[in-house]
Amino acid sequence: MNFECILLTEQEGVATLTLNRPERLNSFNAQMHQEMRDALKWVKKNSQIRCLLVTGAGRGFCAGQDLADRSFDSGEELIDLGLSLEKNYNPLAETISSFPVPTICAVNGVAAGAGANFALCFDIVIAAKSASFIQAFCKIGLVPDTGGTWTLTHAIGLPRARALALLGDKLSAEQAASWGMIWKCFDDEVFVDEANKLATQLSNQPTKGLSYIKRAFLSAPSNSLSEQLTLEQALQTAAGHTQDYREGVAAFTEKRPAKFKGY
Ligand code: T3D
Repeated sequence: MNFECILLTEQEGVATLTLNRPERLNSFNAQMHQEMRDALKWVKKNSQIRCLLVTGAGRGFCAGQDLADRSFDSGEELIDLGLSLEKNYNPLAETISSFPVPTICAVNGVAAGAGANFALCFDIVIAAKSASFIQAFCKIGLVPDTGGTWTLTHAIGLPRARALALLGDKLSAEQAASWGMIWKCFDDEVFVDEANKLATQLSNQPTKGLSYIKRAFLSAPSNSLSEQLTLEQALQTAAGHTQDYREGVAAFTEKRPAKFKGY
């Protein structure tokens, strides 16, 4: 597939999608949204892919919406931002949050606005130590979107989430890790290697089983305990019918490493 605003590669079960507009800190424009939709659809359909890794080219991860496309210099009419969310950002957040295989966001640099909240949709978020997260919306009179008011609140609690959104302060990767907003941060020199290592690890796990784990966690915040127990029961039934479960038990019994196929 040919893209201009992103790069997509596939190697040994890992799809790596790189946001690729470094001169604009990989901010989203309409073309990038379209390419993301096409790429994610392709990855989803490819049964060889067992992990999705997303990162950014250059010094930034993603600066949210490309504000050059929201300039009023030429006296243009205000556009309906709700429609922009409906068409682009909401489906993006839903697609990543419910992605069938494990997803990793490797935040290589600044993540601002929708770029920060896009990152929080992933299963595992890691960051380079020099990276940062900014809820930049308040600085231009907007509201955090791409699910940020939900994901941030669940990740770090209401007081911190609300203050970040109201102040627009820059949160360092180290602080984000110590608050539990992201999984870990790594020294810049080893960051890419660590991201790839993690992706390889996940791509060799029981992919179907991991998809059930993801489903359970997606529902947990809104379910009661008894609803969640019922869901766990259904998912465990399904997991118990996978080949990988058989392989996992056999490998344990035979005291050898398991070789999972992903189904
Ligand atoms: O509109 C809708 O559809 C609704 C949805 C909205 C979702 C949103 O994401 S709204 C929030 C949009 N994003 C922002 O407000 C962040 C804007 N960017 C910044 O505040 C800063 O660039 C950063 C804090 C992210 C990084 O600062 P710094 O000093 O490291 O870099 P810089 O010099 O500001 O940026 C480097 C270049 O990238 C620069 O271009 P230049 O001057 O070298 O030609 C800058 O203009 C460009 N850039 C950075 N962010 C954006 C951008 N260009 C367009 N849009 C951007 N968002």
